[in-house]
Amino acid sequence: MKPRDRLRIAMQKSGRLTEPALELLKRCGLTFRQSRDKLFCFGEGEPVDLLLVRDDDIPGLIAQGVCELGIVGRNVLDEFRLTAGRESEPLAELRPLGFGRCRLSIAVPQEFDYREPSQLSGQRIATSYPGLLGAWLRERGVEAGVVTLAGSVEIAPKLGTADAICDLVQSGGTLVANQLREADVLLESEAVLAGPQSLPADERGDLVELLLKRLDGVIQVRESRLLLLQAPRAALEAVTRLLPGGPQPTLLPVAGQPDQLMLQALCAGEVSWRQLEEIKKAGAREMFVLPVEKMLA
Ligand code: PRT
Ligand code: ZN
Repeated sequence: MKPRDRLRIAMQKSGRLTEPALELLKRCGLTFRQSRDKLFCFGEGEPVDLLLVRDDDIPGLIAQGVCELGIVGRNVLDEFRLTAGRESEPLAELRPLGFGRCRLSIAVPQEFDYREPSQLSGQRIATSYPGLLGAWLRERGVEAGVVTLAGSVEIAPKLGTADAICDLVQSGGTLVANQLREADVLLESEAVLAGPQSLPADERGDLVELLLKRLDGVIQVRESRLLLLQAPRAALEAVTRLLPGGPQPTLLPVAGQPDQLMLQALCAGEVSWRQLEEIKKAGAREMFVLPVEKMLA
């Protein structure tokens, strides 16, 4: 196959990850012209194109070299890594992306008094993740029957085709609606950027590096808050001690008020009302918490 000079990223065509993935790429400065069949989107600014596919196909497309990167749930990526043949190109999780969070969990009927994995011995467990479930059971020396289903796993116990399930859980509402409860967590999942373990040694590799740098900036900014406040010099130490994440603040004089200082600090993460109230009690006033738009260290 002739090497391409444009980078391709695969992402979910339509589903939970579509909107946040597009938004993230946009924040990294990537924009796309949507083609009519909506399978392929041509990148306008940078030589980076999009493939819109079913999420389950993404790891395979990277392994085959059809695309260099993919945005996919860790659950799908890890399942592929466990079940793909040895001849398949090994894949890596390049970055966690902070959206599409869920857990892959064992769930049992309400009346099942679950305390430990050994109680699953001899039980039938329905799942769409036979690789991840099989590995988890093996690690714990539990011999259980794995019933592989493509979907609607949660109704298997009611239908009598399984005694327990192993499925994705977010709010837990689906489990409650099916008289099941979460018993054990196999995997904490979120959307990740996946790629081959060794990147192409041409311009596409350089583009991946560039994209990773922008992505790190975007993720850092998304989680940063700029905190501005005024405080008397005497309260400075107490206020600084309460700053979330312990940043080193910048201090500025306040015109006409020599005993007052303006404090500016970049906090890594959300600043809660409770934290603001504590800082105010320590002597601060005129407090502002601002989102950060762009950041280049
Ligand atoms: O068509 P395609 O194959 O691309 O889509 P899909 O239906 O396979 O995927 P989609 O859009 O449902 O999910 C894509 C990814 O989102 C998953 O691989 C996970 O990484 C992530 N994700 C996050 C979830 C959930 N949360 C989630 N709650 N995926 C599925 N669910 C389902 C779960 O299977 C169960 O049926 O929602 C139900 C549980 O939700 P709660 O809130 O009731 O607990
Ligand atoms: Zn899918």
